[in-house]
Amino acid sequence: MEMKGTSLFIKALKEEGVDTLFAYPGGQVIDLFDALYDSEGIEVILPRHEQGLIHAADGYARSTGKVGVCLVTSGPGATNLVTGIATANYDSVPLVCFTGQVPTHLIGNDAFQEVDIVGISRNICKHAITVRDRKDLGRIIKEAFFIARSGKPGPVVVDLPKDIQQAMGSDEYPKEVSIRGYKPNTGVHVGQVRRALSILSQAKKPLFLVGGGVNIADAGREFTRLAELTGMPVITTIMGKGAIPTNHPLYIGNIGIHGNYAANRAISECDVLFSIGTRFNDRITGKITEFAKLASIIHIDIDAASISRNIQVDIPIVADAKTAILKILEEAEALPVKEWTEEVQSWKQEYPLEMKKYEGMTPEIIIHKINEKFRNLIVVTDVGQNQMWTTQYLELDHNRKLLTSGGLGTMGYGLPAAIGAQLGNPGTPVVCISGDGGMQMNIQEMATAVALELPLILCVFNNSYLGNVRQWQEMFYGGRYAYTCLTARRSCAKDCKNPEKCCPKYSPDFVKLAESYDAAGIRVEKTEDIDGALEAALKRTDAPTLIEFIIEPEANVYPIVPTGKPLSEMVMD
Ligand SMILES: Cc1ncc(C[n+]2csc(CCOP(=O)(O)OP(=O)(O)O)c2C)c(N)n1
Repeated sequence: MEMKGTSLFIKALKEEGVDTLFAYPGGQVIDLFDALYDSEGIEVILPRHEQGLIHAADGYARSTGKVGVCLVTSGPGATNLVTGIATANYDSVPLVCFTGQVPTHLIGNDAFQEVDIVGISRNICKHAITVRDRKDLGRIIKEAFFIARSGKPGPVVVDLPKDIQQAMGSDEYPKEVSIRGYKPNTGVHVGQVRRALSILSQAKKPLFLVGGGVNIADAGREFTRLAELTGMPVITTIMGKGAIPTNHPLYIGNIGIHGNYAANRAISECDVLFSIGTRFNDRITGKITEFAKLASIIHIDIDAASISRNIQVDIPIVADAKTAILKILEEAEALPVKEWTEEVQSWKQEYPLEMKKYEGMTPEIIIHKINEKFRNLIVVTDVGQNQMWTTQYLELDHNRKLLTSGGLGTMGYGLPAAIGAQLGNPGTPVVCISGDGGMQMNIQEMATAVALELPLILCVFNNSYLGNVRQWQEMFYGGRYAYTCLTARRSCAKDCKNPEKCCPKYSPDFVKLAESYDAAGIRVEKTEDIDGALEAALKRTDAPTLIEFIIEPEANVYPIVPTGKPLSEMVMD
């Protein structure tokens, strides 16, 4: 039978199990929206900006393990997705992004709202393609979902010219695809696993390094069993955090430029580094020639291209983290490393993470309160100091999840991603932690959260600065706060370091801003008011609450490893 392109599109979404579509209308997708109007079983979410839309799809995908699906118009609709495509790509989030396109006969003519979104996004996504022939529509959509979710997951862009949407053609949607040149790895090389185990059996100071790949493969429980079986200490990247419960005695902490002392020291002293699902990004390696320089390195990763790219490894294993860990569990044994593990644990006791310099309410105390109040929750961060404090102090286990833009570090990610996470997990409390800068980058999504009646808890750490950059200016640029004060007025003194004196205390007033969107707004200035604010937010079940925490403007994140230095040269405070 024949059907319109738009009908095949809807059929395809249903066959792929899509229940939620993040979509913003426009001229080149109006036919698709018209078809969606009559279709049942797919909830269409209308955010207020396409950047918010794609981060929401991303939060939905990260928190559910499903593919996040976007639909936007051509030109500006499509270009507004770009930051979100790159964000998802860096953190291996499966998305399928449908963009409207001008009719095929106008492509290349500088038509109204035409952009070459495939060309623009090719380097920041897993796959991008324009459908040029109606007969390819079903196959291309099937391939897009397959590519997005298989192997190393990632975003795929499918550009849909208007005439293809309108054209009649086959109603067939393929059941399977076979793509030449794309065969994701499914097995694990047993010989390499045995070599890895043999190196481990001779190690005196072995260490696990867990990256986001373990969380993406949902292999936390299996990994925790492996850690317990071997007795080795475990450190994580911020993306790998939570793979083993953070209160587990074998867990040491995060490594990297804001990693804790024990984790950064352990990596500098270990003799075998067993890393799983990390690509050794420069934020975790510090000076590369000094990184784990005493260690033989074993590296499991689904993506062959990530192996030996930044760090030369001794034993590469190309495999999905869960498949590999299950295989290793079959043959692994307890290791005689009790002394080493205890030594690493003692460094953690000696140099605990704490914001000791500041009096009164600190992000550390606020996050501890969040740890206390929730058993089950999803925390979404924005980017900046708020993100680093969260990754340092948030407790995670298998019932508690953390979503954060780790690879691209995208400000404005938090609020919309929290919306997606809440949509995908209706019964779970979703807390968003952001700075006053990042919150303003996609603040319009407050309207979406209110319209969708989502009980989000939005915590804004308001320090009146672009705090992360201000900290760098303080530490490495002689305290010259060049354009990082968010309350500054044009008439302010350039070298002012004391905001509240000559400018408004709040800019904006987040409480009023929340109220203007019909959400609740609470301002907290003292430690004793944190509990009450969180409880009031928890009581609301059908609308978001924004809690503005007024924190010390010049609070810093420690430890910090200055650029170009080895991890062992941390500045502690
Ligand atoms: C879209 C985007 N623009 C700029 C940056 C650079 N940047 C990183 S952190 C930061 C400051 C964030 O300030 P705020 O949101 O107030 O959070 P805080 O660091 O104070 O917690 C900036 C500007 C970025 N990461 N993303």
